[in-house]
Amino acid sequence: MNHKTRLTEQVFTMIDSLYEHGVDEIVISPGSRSTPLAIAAELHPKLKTYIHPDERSAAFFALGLYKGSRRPVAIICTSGTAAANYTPAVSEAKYANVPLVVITADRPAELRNIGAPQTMNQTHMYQNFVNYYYELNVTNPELNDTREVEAVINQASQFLSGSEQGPVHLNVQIDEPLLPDLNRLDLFTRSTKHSDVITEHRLDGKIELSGRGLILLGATEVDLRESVEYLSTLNVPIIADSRQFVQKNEDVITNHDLLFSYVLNHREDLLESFDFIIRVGDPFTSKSTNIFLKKLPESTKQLYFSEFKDLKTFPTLPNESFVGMVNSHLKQIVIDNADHHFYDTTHKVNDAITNTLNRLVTNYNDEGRFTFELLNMIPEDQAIFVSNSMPVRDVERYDTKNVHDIFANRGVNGIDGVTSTALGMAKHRNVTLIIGDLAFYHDMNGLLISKLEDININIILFNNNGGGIFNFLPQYSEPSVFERLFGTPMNMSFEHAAQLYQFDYSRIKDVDGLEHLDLSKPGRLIVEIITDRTMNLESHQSLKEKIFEAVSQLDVEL
Ligand SMILES: Cc1ncc(C[n+]2csc(CCOP(=O)(O)OP(=O)(O)O)c2C)c(N)n1
Repeated sequence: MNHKTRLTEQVFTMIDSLYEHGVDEIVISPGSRSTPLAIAAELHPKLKTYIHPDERSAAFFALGLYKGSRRPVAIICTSGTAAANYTPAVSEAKYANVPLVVITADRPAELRNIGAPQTMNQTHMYQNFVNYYYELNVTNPELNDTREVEAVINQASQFLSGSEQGPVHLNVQIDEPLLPDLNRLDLFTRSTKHSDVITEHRLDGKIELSGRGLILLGATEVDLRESVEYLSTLNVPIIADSRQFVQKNEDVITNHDLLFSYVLNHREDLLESFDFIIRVGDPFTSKSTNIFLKKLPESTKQLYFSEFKDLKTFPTLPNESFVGMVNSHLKQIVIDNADHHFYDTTHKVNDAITNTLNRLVTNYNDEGRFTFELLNMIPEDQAIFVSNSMPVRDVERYDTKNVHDIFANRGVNGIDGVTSTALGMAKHRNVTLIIGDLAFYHDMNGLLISKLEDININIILFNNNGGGIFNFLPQYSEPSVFERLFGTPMNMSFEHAAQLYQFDYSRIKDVDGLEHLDLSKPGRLIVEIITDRTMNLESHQSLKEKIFEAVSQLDVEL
């Protein structure tokens, strides 16, 4: 077999096997060493390819494609720093359980460590961040069939769904000449060889609990609607994170950040009263909610349910964890002697928080108020992607409608790649992104793909001239170091970025300015909202105190 035939058979089979295992979108960043991989992906009749010249943004864009489609996505790049630029998104994918297939082209091993151009040690280069790694040499002269590459993709596919879902890395050594045979399209119609790998086990018997408890539903990839239908018959308050889609259910409490903050500030005695806690999925964003969970005494039994094997038990180790098949496990829960009174009063407190917030928020002009108004304006069928920092927290606190699907990169909470991820999602569904000025600056390069792929998106950009979240942290009380180290003002307006990437643009200074906005119109829009970090902190605190006052005056016994 000659070099070109071998190269073509190996690489085309690899790409076709990935397609068989559910990958139907591939984001390619241009390069030479990756030539046969890129050509194979491009020629495959069933695959959709995207070209993104910036590897860092490309990988985040792929992450967003997954978030919009829930199907595994592959990324392909050349050797060297190109591969290193994937690292932020691969680490996010690891901790968000995103099935990202990372394919890095490499030079043959004999060119390592001798100063060959664009060559570095790429073996296990994301070792802490992938669930599977394999190195293939697709031009090894001893390779005469495709059994190895097919077996590798079959193995890797175990991590593209199920309880070990997460990123996988294939480092592919390729020797020159790099051009494959572009006529071998027959390799894309091989007979299907893939076999499913099923590892889940059903739980036998009931999970018996009794007394006063709470159910906390963090974000999950699995749809929990059927579980909520069952759980809501148990007379235990159900609390959902804003990224958990069942937050739309009326039986579900969503004001948990203010609720737990109230308990910690005014009713710490309640901590002793809980018999059990049921937690599902990702940890919550809210600091108060996590402190509450951590402060519960050892006598409170904590159960944790995870669809994935890498259990995310933060903020405190549960007494028992249940892995995989979350919906069927949750249906095994039975509660003896449920505390009906506590169920009713928790709902009354939640209603009081919602009503007070709805009534008083209009007295403010901060990012919380803007977020509140925007949540009322954004069409219900639009997904909202929130950047880390204040947007994710403000949506958590100020969303009293709970009608949207909310997304964020909460694997490792970076402020990098947020725009690219949102744009990836926007390929599959309508998206409004809410983002701060630093996070927006961080991924301005990422805007390019919206132009290349004609992707519509609304971007709400809160420009508070720096990192607004730091005003909420203790270092704010150290004025000698605060502004330079944490506030980090950039003194920038983003009008020219909008112009550069061909977005419509408007600049707003107060809530009246929102009146003329139409967020339902398809297009590419950046709305820059000018806010003030100090006023933002004061307004958040003032509204919170007023809500606590209203709850204190309620005639209920918690
Ligand atoms: C890649 C990365 N770098 C730094 C941080 C630390 N960090 C967290 S929030 C933040 C400030 C974000 O500012 P901005 O995006 O303007 O949002 P705001 O805080 O004003 O809501 C920084 C620097 C991070 N999370 N990720």
